[in-house]
Amino acid sequence: MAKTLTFKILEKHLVDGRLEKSASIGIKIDQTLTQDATGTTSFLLFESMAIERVKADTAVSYIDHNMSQFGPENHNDHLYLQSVAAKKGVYFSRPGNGICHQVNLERFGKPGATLLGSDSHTPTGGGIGMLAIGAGGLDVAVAMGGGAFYLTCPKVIGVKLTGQLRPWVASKDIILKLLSILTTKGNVGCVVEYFGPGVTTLTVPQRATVTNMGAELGVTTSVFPSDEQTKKFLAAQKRENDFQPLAADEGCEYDRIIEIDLSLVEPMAACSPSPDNIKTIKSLAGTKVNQVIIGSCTNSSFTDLMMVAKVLKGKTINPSVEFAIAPGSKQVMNMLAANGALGDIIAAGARILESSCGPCIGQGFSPADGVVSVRTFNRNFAGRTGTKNDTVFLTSPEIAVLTALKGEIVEPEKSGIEFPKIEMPFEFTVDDNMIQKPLPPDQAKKADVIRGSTIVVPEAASKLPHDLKGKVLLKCGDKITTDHIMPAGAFLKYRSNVPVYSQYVFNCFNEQGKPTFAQRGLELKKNGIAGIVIASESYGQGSSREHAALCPMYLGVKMIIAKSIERIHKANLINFALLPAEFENPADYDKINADDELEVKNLNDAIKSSDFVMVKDKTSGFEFKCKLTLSARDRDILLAGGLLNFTKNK
Ligand code: MIC
Ligand code: SF4
Repeated sequence: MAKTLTFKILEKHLVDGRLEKSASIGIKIDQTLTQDATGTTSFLLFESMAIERVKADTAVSYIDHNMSQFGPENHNDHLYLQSVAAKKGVYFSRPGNGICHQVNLERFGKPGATLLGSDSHTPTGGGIGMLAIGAGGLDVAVAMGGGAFYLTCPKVIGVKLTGQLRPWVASKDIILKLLSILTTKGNVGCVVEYFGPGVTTLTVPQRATVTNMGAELGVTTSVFPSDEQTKKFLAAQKRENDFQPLAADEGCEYDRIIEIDLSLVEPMAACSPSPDNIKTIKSLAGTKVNQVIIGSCTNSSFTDLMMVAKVLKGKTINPSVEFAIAPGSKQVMNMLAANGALGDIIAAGARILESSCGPCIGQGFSPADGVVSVRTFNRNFAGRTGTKNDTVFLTSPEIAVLTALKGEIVEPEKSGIEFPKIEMPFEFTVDDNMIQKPLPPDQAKKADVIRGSTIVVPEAASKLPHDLKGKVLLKCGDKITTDHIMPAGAFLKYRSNVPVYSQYVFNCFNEQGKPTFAQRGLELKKNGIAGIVIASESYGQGSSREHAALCPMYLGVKMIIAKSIERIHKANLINFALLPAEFENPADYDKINADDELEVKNLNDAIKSSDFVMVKDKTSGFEFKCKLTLSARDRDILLAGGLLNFTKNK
């Protein structure tokens, strides 16, 4: 039978279950990726599994998120991660070497391999033909230890690309177009697979922009075939041996097909507060802009920045705009420096940021009140910049650089600037001097792990009570992202210290002068009452950060009841023994209020064997049914009191 590329890769890695749609399957993971903001928890949990050395073929630990280093916390994390990587058989990409997804694509990505990363943009690797999936740090820790990764056997959405992009239209516009069709909601359990003649016109860095921002669709991952373009990229990275051709079988069946004619795609922007709030540049033309930033794992490749340099050469950034660039990796930065392009960018007035996530995760560059910031990133969730009520347009670097020159959104053909076509180089400058190799096993045994005082081992998860008595700590609406639940930005430095970081759970909903979510949660916990969160559609969108489960757990939250819950977050909840439940009748959401007392009897029996659980609102007397959409393994994990206990028991 003709197969999709997704199923071909899954088949090669299947270790548990059957490849039948919606079934729970376990796959072997070839490579893992962690970054510093999720990595400390991941490695602390890995250490608690008492496994001497990682078993995945390649495991890489990156420092790229927490780089601002106000206070000792970040550097403590870096030293811990460096020393634990050396000891446990993990490659370590030192701070300054670049953003994990960019570096992974350049130096480690392999067509046909599986990659599990503790970052939601791990699917960037799909640009090189990998099956690359984002997950919580605990799932990645298990994969580092050689354990399978469990997922729902996906539906495959085929995206047929025809035609060719016109000048000034970028691969970013392809994913923005797809976001306008599929939105950020309702795509859980799907993989997006690209095929068709248009695919061959896109280079690997262009494909990687598409698969990277595919994360915003809420899909499991996105994948491109591996072809001559892939071979060219790998050869230019001096890794031709990693190449293998891969494509879907002729005549394979997709669950849904979407066709995009690249020659009809227009420049677009995703407008605040969601990556699927798509508008055409035409309709936004003339909007005044005061800040432009080019960077992030979506759009900071060598070709992106060469285009920027060519446009800027000999010109000056508009006086009303502050403009910054963050090249995605040391390789990119180095090549721009060596060929003079960096000089052209600096001369035009750009502020040069280090190769890291930086403003994308709220590390500086918060925009002023009431201004528009144009960024080439992938997320514009409210407040993510560090400014309340921020207005962020996510665009291609092409639109961003023209905007920086004009001080307002401009239609490219009306800019009077000629489009500089940039070819991908035949050779990238390869120097892995900032990737530290793990110690050989005999030396690793004797090596010490450095643990600064701000690195605190997270509290272990505990079993759910048989009869759950709880109170609604918060009732929130649609599309609650992990940034709402567990803010990053200024609080990112507390990632390795759950008791401190937990104080900021749902910080955006805290009101001045009133007890915070954290205070109320801890008070209930002291009295043996569980905290419950009520939410609407797509709860837990966005990041893979398991702190969005771990910190609420620390505050005594035991159950989330929502209309729907996103994949990675749901898995994180289960991993830390918080029950994810969904309203059987979505209208019941309206009948539950903040502060209501809820009760679930015989909870463990329901988890063991039922697809439903009855919840009684003791305050109003209303009883309602919630769905438990759980695999047999999810049930076992919940009953064991979380994934760590489940794994240890095994
Ligand atoms: C993000 O883009 O939101 C992050 C920061 O990279 C997160 C990871 C994290 O919260 O540490 C992600 O995408 O998973
Ligand atoms: Fe870093 Fe932003 Fe990419 Fe997340 S989306 S990995 S914060 S650059």
